[in-house]
Amino acid sequence: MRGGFFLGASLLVFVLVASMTAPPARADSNPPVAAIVYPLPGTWERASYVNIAARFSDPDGIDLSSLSMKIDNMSLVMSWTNFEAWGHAEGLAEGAHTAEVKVSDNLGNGPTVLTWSFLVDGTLPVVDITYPTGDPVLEDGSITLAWTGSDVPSGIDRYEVSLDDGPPVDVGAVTTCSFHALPPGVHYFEVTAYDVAGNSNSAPRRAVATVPTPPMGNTTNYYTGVAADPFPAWAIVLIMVNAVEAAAIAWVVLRQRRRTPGGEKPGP
Ligand SMILES: [Ca+2]
Ligand SMILES: [Ca+2]
Repeated sequence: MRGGFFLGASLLVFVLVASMTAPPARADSNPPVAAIVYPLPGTWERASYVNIAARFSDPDGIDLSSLSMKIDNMSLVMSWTNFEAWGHAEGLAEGAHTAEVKVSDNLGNGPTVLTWSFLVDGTLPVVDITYPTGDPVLEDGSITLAWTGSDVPSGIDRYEVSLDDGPPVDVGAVTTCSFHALPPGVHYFEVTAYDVAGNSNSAPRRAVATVPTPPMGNTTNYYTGVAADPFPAWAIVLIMVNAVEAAAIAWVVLRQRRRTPGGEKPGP
């Protein structure tokens, strides 16, 4: 019995000592798994600032001392949050750039290296309104706004058009926009261009045109109010804005008529 006891105790001590001196078990021998977060390969960025980011994971843990991020072989200041590494750069020249991110796990597996290219556009797009110019009179309340635009190196992505105090409306890459049934008064049209990188012209281009006030006694049907084509969604928004303006103008006309001799004077 005593011999069996000592044998068992010796075996237990051996197991404990062995477990204390053995190297840590590896979860695997694989390097970290990596994925590009930002910017995606081949996409355009604005030159003013560029963030690059990659996501890493590994069951052995990430060795942050091995982490490096570079743009065009220049090291970036990095941060590490929620398994994502972020680096920030400013003032990159226009054109193509190469990003590189690499890291190993805590057991020395790796490094895993991600290398990809992105592009930078630091030039603002240019837009000019070609019609209207000056302040033309729109007898029937209709006008086709027209403009030209250009951009390098990424190119024009879209234009936004606004009427008077209405919200800007994305009209796509077209260079004309028709308005119908504009109410009497002065109207302002603005066009803003956006390039593929997200830059816009520094100040919206503005044009002006005037719809004359209808003769007295013909206040309800002076302008056509008819569009040649079915309204796109953005045009409906503009027309709703115009409807509000028309109601305000109708109120002003009514107020003026009430000032005529024999009419009731408006209140203060
Ligand atoms: Ca690993
Ligand atoms: Ca540009």
